[in-house]
Amino acid sequence: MLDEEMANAINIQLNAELYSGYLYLSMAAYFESTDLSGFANWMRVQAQEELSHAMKFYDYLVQRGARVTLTEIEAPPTEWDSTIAVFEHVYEHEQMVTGLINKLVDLAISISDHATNNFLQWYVAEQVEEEESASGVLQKVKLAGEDSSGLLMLDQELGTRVFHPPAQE
Ligand code: OFO
Repeated sequence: MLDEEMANAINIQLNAELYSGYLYLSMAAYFESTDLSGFANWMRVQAQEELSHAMKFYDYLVQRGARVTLTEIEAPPTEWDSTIAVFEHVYEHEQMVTGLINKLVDLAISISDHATNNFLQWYVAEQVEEEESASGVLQKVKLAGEDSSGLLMLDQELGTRVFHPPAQE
């Protein structure tokens, strides 16, 4: 049985992962509206990843006999000033999520919940990848700058991204 405070914190993080998915779907819609379908594809895949992160928390709560409690998901922004601004937002958002995951780990350690700490290590590693991937695209977008042919090449590259569901342990 999961500690109540731990279960509540995981439910809050489940909501945060769903919000992340909502945010990236909103960014996908923004790129669809600017005819950058490759960028939109990258965001759609990102949103799918976030849903899988949420479901991993969902399944863990069920596995540990805790109740999944779904709550209201905040509306994400719908407009950004530029492609660079979108990816600056993505990078900042992922850094913020890393902080949330670290706080969950802190809580698990403070109550000697080694099983949850072990479970959370998957997210710790995942956040390293999330930050790397967000900052990687941000750097490329900055390099392309105002050069529309550079941006279109990048659009083609991001259009090839596909979703890989996380491996089942
Ligand atoms: Fe769930 O990693 Fe991004 O937010």
